[in-house]
Amino acid sequence: MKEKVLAQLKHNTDGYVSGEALSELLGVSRTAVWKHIKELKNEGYGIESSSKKGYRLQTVPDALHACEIRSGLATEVLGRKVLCFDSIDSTNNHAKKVALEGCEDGTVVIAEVQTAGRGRMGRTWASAGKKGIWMSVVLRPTLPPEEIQVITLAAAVAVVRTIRRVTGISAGIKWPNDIILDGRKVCGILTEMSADMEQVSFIVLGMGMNVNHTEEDFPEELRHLATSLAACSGGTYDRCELVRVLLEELEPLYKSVNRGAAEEIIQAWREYSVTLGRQIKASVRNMEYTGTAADITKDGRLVVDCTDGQRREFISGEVMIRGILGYS
Ligand code: BT5
Repeated sequence: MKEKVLAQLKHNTDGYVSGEALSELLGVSRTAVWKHIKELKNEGYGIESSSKKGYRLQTVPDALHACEIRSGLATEVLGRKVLCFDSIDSTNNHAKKVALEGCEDGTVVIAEVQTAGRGRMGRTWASAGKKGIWMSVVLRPTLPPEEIQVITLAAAVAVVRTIRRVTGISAGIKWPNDIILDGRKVCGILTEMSADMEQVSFIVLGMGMNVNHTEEDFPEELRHLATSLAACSGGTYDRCELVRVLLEELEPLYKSVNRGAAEEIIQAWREYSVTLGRQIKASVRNMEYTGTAADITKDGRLVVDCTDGQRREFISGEVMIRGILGYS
């Protein structure tokens, strides 16, 4: 109901809506309307109240609230349920917990701060407060476990499209899962799953996007590796809008995954890749291979035309990519 009150206020940002009109429109008492307005004010919304004219929305807080994210969200599955936290260890951990408790497909867990944000292979993810988007989506795709990497590819495509739609900036995908801007990492993706031999039970798709960080907001050791949308463009961005757009961009790709149309996702991934066509070096069990990154497979392997004339496939963790970034 609070979301509906907010939606009505948003429709009328240049004028007032009376308590009576809201109560009639939404079919609740004026006291109930007043209570929702009070809650919204407590969440940081600037709402002017006039005993004669009613309520008028003046400012929206820079905070990740479920009702703000959900207001105007044009998805069917993703984000029907949004769980927001001020602080949490890792949104992926909490998403796993609610998934095990049986939460619905598309449930989103999001936090202002992560105290133990995780990257892949035990690495840490710096999750500064109120600057970024640290979120996890619980997905229940109809996929065999060996095909889940396509979800990571889909997420990377959705992130690039979101950044383009909201900021106009063109980001690139560095294999396997980094989104980069000006040669630095702006977003990372961590996909985890629970499955038996045949079928995925659920996937937790974790995404960390640096949005309004200045350079000083990153730990010193990351300053030459990381960037944010604000640092690249000079503007600041509405994180709730970015979350909405990200869910809207991800949903059709998720539907493609469930339809078995992985090729559409791979095609888009190729288009945004900054890895394909580059020189790479791969180390596998004490052997070193060099070559040119030629393609990606739907299980996320990098196809490389090696200098010895052989075409080989590599999994992430085996490969260092030269000539794209100062790190790998
Ligand atoms: C990733 O790992 O890039 C996956 C990051 C996923 C983070 C999200 S946030 C929401 C959800 N909850 C979690 O706990 N995690 C997910 P990887 O490819 O292993 O990259 C990790 C490396 O990126 C680190 O070792 C640093 O070098 C660098 N890094 C750490 N924090 C960063 C940041 N905020 N921005 C850019 N680079 C960062």
